[in-house]
Amino acid sequence: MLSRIPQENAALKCLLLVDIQVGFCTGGNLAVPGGEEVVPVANRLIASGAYDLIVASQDWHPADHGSFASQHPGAKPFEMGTLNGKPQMLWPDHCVQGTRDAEFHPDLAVSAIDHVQRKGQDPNVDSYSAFRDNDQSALTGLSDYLSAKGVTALDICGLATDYCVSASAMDARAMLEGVTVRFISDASRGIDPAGVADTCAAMQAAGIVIVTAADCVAS
Ligand code: VGL
Ligand code: ZN
Repeated sequence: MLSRIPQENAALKCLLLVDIQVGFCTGGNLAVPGGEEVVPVANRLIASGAYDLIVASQDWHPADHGSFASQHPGAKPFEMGTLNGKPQMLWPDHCVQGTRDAEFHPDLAVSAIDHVQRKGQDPNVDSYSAFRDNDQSALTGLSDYLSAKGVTALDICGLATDYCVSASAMDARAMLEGVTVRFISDASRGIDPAGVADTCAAMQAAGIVIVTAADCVAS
């Protein structure tokens, strides 16, 4: 009879694939060095059977998004500007809704993805995190989704480490009580090496465990 009692304490492991999109890979509008190298690693993680749930975030901007340098007269991409009175890195136009740049990488095993969380639709605020916008006000709904599924462990990887991956991991740690959060370093790539070092230190300080894909497949 005991076996019929629902296993309320059972582990539920989720893999969050952050922004593994054409736009962040070689040839994309905001290419991350070696971005496409995460695809086979992500596919191995997916195929390993180590996860009960696979979620992917998708940067999904309107064509006039305020994080685009093109929307700021005289500004160039990768300059600091302002958006809604706050400092904002100005990006090349990227991941515009409905364009190829916004699609998942064509080699990513998308049929295994249980849930896609789009973000960055509000033209007036950027959203690095898959959980909430950069003002930390509007939620995407992902935290409620993962809580409703009963996720107890969340492994995060993808593009780019120093922006959307670390922001998502930090928010997961802050917003998902009691959930173990790990960052899979070799399934991720960053834009700026100094930024990667800083955000990895911040993740560790916040209690996020840094692991490799081999660790994840083995455990
Ligand atoms: C990202 C910059 C702008 C990312 C998205 O996915 O890391 N970075 N939009
Ligand atoms: Zn973006």
